[in-house]
Amino acid sequence: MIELAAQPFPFKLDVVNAALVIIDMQRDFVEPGGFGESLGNDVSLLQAVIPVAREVLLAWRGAGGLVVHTRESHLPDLSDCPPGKRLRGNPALRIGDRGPMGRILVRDEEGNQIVPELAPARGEMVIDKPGKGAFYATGLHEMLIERGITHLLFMGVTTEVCVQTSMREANDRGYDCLLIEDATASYFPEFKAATLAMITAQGAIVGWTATADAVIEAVSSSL
Ligand code: TIU
Repeated sequence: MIELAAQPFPFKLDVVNAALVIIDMQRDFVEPGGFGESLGNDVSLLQAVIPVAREVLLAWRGAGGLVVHTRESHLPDLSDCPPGKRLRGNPALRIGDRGPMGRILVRDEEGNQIVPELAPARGEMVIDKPGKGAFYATGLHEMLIERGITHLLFMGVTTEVCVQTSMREANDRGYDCLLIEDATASYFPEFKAATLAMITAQGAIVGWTATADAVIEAVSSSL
């Protein structure tokens, strides 16, 4: 059992019953020319957390923990993309349109690949998800139950959209969830700050938050 310094109080986990869930660290969100930029966002804020996320990933792999990578993506015929999701707003490029990294948010396109620094290793789970949450229409819950997973450590992008949605879905399914605060980012720093605060409020109503250092230190000392 590991205990790590967290908000609003220490978080306890066993590596064998825990998974590191890395949300949507795909080129579509963190590199120019992808979905994130097409929505009018500055992607540099998201790129900034890649080195910290990599340190956490390497420490977690070193401890032998299960790693789950997710990608927000749609089938090439967009049959799993609600029309409203594609048509909403006035983006420079819509989901399915061809951009500099291939078709926007479409499975297996260049832009849909996870950034090289965090690329999945052999044996790690890769979940393609059509929604913002990692549990909607993916079978992830069943796969985690099968492996006896009860605790989830989250990082990735964006904090208040896919990360928070996934964490809330997980919390409702009974997982103890922790968000690694400096390994997650938003295009809107104030939304990230609000998300961290609302997760830990009311006695960890959604879960815990902790720094990458706290996670790495606890995981490394468990070896
Ligand atoms: N736009 C935005 O902030 N996020 C997304 O569309 N998806 C994820 O958060 N992955």
